[in-house]
Amino acid sequence: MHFIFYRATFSALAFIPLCCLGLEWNTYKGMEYVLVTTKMTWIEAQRYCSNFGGVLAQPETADINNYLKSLTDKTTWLWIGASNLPDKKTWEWHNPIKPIKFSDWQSSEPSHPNSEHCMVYWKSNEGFKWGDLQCTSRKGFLCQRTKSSEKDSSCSDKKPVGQKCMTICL
Ligand SMILES: [Ca+2]
Repeated sequence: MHFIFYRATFSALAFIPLCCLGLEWNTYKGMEYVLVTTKMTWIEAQRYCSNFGGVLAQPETADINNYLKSLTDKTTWLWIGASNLPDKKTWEWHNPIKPIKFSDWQSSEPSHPNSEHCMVYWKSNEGFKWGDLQCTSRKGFLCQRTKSSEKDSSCSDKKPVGQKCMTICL
C-alpha cells in the first residue's frame, strides 16, 4: 500500500515595503502625530520621521503620553524619541535635547543600562508603558511634527506620484 505525500511548496518571498504613500497624521494640541508600522531600528526611525519634517514622538507630558497610546493597539512595541546614547546614563528627549521630567517607565525598566539605550512603548502586566531596548531592534514607531514643518508637498528627494510624494522607506 502506497502513501503518497504531497508536499506543499511555499514560495516565501520576503515582502519589502518599498513605498509609504501619504502618512495619516493626527492633530493634537497643535502637533501632528503618526503611527508607522514598518519596522526599523531607532536611528532609522528617527531618520524616517525627519523625511516628513518630524522626529520620533516625545510624550513629554501625561496628556500627550495618553494621546499617543490612543493611536496604538497598546500591545505593539513602538520606538519613541528618547535615549541615553550620549553618555549611556542620562535619559533625555532628543529634539531638542532636554531632560525627562514626566515619566511613565514600567517598574522593571530601564532594565539593561549596558545594552539597552533607546526608549520604547511596550506592554507588560502593568499595561502599556515605557521601557529601554537595544537600539538596533526593529520596531514600529510614532513620529511627531509641528504643522508648520509639514514637508509632504516639497517632494525633495522623493518621487511625485499624482499629488503626493512617494517616500522610499528601505
Ligand atoms: Ca528593557
